[in-house]
Amino acid sequence: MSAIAANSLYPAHLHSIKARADAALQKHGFDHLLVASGVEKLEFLDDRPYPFKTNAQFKAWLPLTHHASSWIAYTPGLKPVLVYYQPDDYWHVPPTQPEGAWVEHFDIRIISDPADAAKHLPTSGRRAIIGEPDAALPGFEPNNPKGLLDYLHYHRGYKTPYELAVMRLAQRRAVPGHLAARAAFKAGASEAQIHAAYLAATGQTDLDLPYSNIVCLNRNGATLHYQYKSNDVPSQHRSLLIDAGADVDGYASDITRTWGNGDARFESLVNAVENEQQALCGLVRAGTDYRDLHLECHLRLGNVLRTLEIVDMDPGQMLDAGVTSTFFPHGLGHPIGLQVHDVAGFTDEDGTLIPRPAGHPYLRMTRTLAPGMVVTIEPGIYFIPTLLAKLKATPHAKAVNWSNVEHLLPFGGVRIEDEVHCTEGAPENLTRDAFAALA
Ligand SMILES: [Mn+2]
Repeated sequence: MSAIAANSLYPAHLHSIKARADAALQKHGFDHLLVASGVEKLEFLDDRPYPFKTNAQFKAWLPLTHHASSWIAYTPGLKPVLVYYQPDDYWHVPPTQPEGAWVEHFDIRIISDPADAAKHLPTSGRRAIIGEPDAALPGFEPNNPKGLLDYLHYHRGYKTPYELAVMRLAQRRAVPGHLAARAAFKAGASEAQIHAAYLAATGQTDLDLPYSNIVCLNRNGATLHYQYKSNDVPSQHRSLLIDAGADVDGYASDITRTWGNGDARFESLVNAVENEQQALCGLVRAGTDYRDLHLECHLRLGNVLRTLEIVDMDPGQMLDAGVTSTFFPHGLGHPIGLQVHDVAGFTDEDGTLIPRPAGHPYLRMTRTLAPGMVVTIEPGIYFIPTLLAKLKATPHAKAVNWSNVEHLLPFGGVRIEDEVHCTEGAPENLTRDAFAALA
């Protein structure tokens, strides 16, 4: 799927976004939907801006990701208005003239002063104003009506064909980075060097990434959101766990790979986790409750722990006793799209919580899978000293083969993560398809 093909799908996407807005406005009693892109924020007592991140509800309408102080105003039946902020600025490069497949679908009003947006936005009627508090203009204070937002968030779980096309491109963009990272690991690089290789291969800077890359050598893989990139080159390169994505037109990819150094026990673990991960990807089917997949994942990982002689216990007992959670202390995955962790993974259309299974507080997706959803499938097995110490203090400690655990501790852990599109039939693995296309 090329970028041009994605463009051809844009009009139907906008039609869907408008239809969702129509339904949300009608259901919750509003006449107009106003969406603020957001504002650039400055450091305290300084004039340096923080990285700008666009309101996801703004970029749902059109692929503008670097445009602070802009607005969309939509009234059902009318062409949506885009208030497009283009300052006369010689300190920074201002936004270019509007261009792209979306331009003809908007009534575009260019402003050079953020306050001038007020001249182009509806002042009467019942207005739902979506935005962060800082985006407020006099008379246009975001009210973020909960019911309306819940509705829009929920329906973002179902991707349009345009969104799927762009998300495939986001996969394609990330995969060369993963291949380059692996090569840098094999060549003995530091975490910082591996990260740099990833950025170069994907044509991104840190600011372009949909989330900060997680680049872990050795034991650092046991910290789930390890936030550093060390410049130190370790004496041994045992393992690389890299969780890194890419952005295309505001849509994220989120891919994790783990590589070993030939150690037989660690390689067996990586292969076993990957086998279960692939089986779980195959279970992304319409009508399946994602919570059941998460619990199925625990049983499968319990079986891996038993087969590899790490824990000698029945997998069902391991799940019930929380032993699998020692080694797999996060959720199976989450919805993804305009946000890496897309909203509304555990609420219904009215914002009501769809509860997580007891004892699984970190699961980010509890909805039943349906065609159009894209979710990550990211099982892992980690050797986390604090959690292992807690397990050691329980009666289940005797089921653990601590010498195997000691052997694997310096490798940190394993996580394998793909994005999977739930369809009417067989699932589409966006990530594996991207790797295959570049092989
Ligand atoms: Mn993820």
